[in-house]
Amino acid sequence: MLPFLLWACAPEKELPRSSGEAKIYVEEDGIYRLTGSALREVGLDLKGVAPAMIRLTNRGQQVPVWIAGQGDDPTIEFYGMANESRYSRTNVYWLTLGQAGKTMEERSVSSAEAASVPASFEATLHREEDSLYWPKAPQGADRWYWQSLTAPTSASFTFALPHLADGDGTLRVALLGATSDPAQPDHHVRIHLNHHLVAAATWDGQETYLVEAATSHLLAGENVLVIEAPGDTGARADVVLLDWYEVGYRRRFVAEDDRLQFVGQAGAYRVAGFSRPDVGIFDVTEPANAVRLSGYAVEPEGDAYAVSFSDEAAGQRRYLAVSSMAIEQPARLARPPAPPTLGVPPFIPPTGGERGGQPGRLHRHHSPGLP
Ligand SMILES: [Ca+2]
Ligand SMILES: [Ca+2]
Repeated sequence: MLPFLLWACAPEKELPRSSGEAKIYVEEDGIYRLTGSALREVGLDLKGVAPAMIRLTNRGQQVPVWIAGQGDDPTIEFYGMANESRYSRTNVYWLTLGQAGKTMEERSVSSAEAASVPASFEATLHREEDSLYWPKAPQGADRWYWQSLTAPTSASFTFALPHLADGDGTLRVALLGATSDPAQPDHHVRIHLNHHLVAAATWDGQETYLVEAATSHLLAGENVLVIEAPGDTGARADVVLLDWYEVGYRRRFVAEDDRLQFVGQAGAYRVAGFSRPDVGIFDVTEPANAVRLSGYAVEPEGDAYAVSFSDEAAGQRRYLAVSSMAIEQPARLARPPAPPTLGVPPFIPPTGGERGGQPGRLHRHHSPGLP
């Protein structure tokens, strides 16, 4: 019973400390802000910690942090990324107070002349759901598919293209033939977008097929994609699986929900549509090494705000602009379990006699001490 007695004697709640660790659970890509009060909840006190002594790591690599907020209530900001695994989006970051960390770099830009900024950029909408597992998928192909189409049939999908600049774009539909028959070819699909036939494809056997077609029928509101399998190939069975579809389109530089991410050559840009003027702009070309931009202009535009900047860095960049409305909060913060106390002999379960019940009860006695 020694471990239980030790736990019972521990103070109910420790005061937050200016050294120690917390686990930060991230499930979306974006700029994260950790407030002093959220950290106090997990036993850490940011007050009095030198900014250089705040370390954030992810999978063993240091992640740069930006210390913001005033004197008594500092906050930590960083660019966090979701896990890319199919099974969990949760990515765990470790925050350590009292160990040398990496400060986010800041790069100075200037405000941009309105005449020099582009009107739109190349954006991609990718839609994919992993609903059915197909172990017979050929080597290198995805084994998870969205929907099965057994001809004759059709399936309909709707999507929106926020801030579409014009109706021109590219539609891509990734399919897999699931059946094989002596008929040649086995599969026939027709792709319709907003009631226009944009592509038709035939292929044979249990092979993947990527339909790619230019279209001028994209709509600013709701778009309807119909995948039709007419069942006219003569095959005894024509089953096709949908993997994903993608729409490449021109998008105006307008934030959606106070956030816009875009890729383009380093240069001059203007992004409108923020509900608040406190917009931060980040270069997230290297996601593990986000850089904060400074020196750009923020101006009111109607009842919203626009930012403009001219960046003299080189090459293709990925920019992320967010107002405080679009700053992410971690899915969860947790304090890692305390390491075993030094000097206490390890607990040795009693041998013989009552096996089973005793260790379980001891385990439950430990758990109240953990979050
Ligand atoms: Ca898939
Ligand atoms: Ca065939």
